[in-house]
Amino acid sequence: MTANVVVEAESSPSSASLNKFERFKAEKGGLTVKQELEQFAQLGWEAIDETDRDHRLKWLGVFFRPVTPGKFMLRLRLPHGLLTSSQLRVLAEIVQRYGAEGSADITTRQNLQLRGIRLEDIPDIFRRLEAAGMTSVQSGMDNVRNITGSPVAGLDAHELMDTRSLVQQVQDLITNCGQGNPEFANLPRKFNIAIEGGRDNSVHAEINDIAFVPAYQVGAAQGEPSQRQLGFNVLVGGFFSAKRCEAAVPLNVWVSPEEVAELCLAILMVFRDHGLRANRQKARLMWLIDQWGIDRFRAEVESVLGHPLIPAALEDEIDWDKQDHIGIYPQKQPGLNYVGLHIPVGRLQAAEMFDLARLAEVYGEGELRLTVEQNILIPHISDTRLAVLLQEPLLETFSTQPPPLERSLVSCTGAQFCNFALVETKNRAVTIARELQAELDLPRPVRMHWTGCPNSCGQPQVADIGLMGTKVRKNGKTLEGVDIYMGGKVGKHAQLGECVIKGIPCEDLKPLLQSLLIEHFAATPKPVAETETECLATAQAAF
Ligand code: SRM
Ligand code: SF4
Repeated sequence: MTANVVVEAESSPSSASLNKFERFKAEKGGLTVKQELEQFAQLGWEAIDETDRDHRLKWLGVFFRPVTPGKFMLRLRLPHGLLTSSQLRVLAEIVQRYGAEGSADITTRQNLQLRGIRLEDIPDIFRRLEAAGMTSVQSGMDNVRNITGSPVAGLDAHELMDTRSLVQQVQDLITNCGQGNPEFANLPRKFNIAIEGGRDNSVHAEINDIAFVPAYQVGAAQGEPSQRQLGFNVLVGGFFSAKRCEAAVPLNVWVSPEEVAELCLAILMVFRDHGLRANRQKARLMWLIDQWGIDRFRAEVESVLGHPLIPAALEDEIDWDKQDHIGIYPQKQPGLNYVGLHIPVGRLQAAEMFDLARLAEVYGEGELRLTVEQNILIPHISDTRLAVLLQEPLLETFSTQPPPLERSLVSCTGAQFCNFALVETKNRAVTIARELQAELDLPRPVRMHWTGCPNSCGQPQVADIGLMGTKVRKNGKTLEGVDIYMGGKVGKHAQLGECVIKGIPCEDLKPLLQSLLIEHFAATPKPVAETETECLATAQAAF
């Protein structure tokens, strides 16, 4: 590959045409604040430069929260959603220090964010993360976000490829093994990569800037399945934003596993050096692909690589419906199981994190995995230990058999911590799901995704029913409301849902959702006596 080391901001167009983010990056690169952390810690959050505080610190995963000033959010990188019990314990210790203000959220990119963090503690926290083999570097702003993969890689007997080392390899190259890599720290905009090795498109390939989906190469090597080589077809340009949402399009490229990292870097270089930087609303990769056309984009990637790319295989191997992994499943290793725990909207308290770490050690092999549905898997539990595990008190909160609406519930952060939010999401999502479950019988889970604003972090477009926060006017008052999305399909025939109803006040939402569940998802009202008992139980089990 052509070596093309670019100093931060060097690749930018003339400063007159730059947006304000490009201008502050050109003045001082995001990663440079790494050297200033001790000084920031001494000065305190109120005294440090505002651009450093509000923006550049995000290059290190440290997010100033205007909603809770002084209490920062720390976004980690957990490639493939993998972590060990000792790593989880380190994270639990970090949030425990902040009492009621400390907690953690599993994110829609199979990752963790810690809450309540004080700036003065950051140097120490970073030392502890590094000692435990974790990093938060380049997890925000114009960087490549957490790289996702199947949560059952290496466990699933039907998987095509175990992608764990590939994902780690790509993260290490992009972040310089977690130390920070200026070469890829000044992209025109955020960038998402997913590498799928299973059959069910567990990563939502279609909503990533680059997605690798398993495919057998045909052509010269065509013949018996055993003679064909397994690699990946490549999709590019998928993204959600307030302005526009697009599913990824085929690059018409097949790569072997050994070529994945090289291709990622080549695409990133093309995006970095040619991506649009004038208007931040039009800076994601797809806007460049639109401007050039996919053929020129592909040719530019080839020219960076210095060799031609192989055309895509005719079809990929995604042939399953999407699995949610909640419950108990046998692993490909005889006698072992993975147990999928439902974590209501991904929220974890310190005590629960300690307890999860303990469960993973006592019953498994000290490993945990996160999913893009904001849940947790504990693998390697022997057949003989399953029954005892199921008696653990924590499994009353983090169930293996959650009711059908809670089971598939996903929610972004919302107004509790996010200043972009137009509505509160997580608590409302859980409350409404529980109330609806008390009133309806549902023959199967319905995937409801809440997102607090059009940025779509909660991915309402992939849901059966997606709820996007908005403001509405009712009786002369401005109220919290939602736009409703439907038709999102995941798995083998993934397709983005569309907005079907706009501007419903949250206070009027429940009866509407009830009708949608009855009309479109075969829900039936429960008999009245049963409903009253369940309503009481729901009220008592407030989130
Ligand atoms: Fe997101 C910005 C939270 C996944 C699209 N996102 C934000 C910020 C950083 C805004 C801010 O500074 O407050 C939110 C932090 C709130 C907080 O305190 O937690 C935020 N995004 C999240 C998370 C935590 C939602 C969740 O509860 O799970 C997810 C973190 C993932 C991670 O671990 O890195 C998260 N965000 C997503 C996704 C879903 C995905 O990647 O599959 C999307 C849509 C997909 C995409 O990016 O194409 C997404 N977030 C955005 C956008 C719109 C991007 C754009 O091109 O316009 C923004 C706003 C921006 O970047 O300017 C945004
Ligand atoms: Fe915040 Fe909006 Fe993203 Fe929710 S969708 S986390 S409200 S930016």
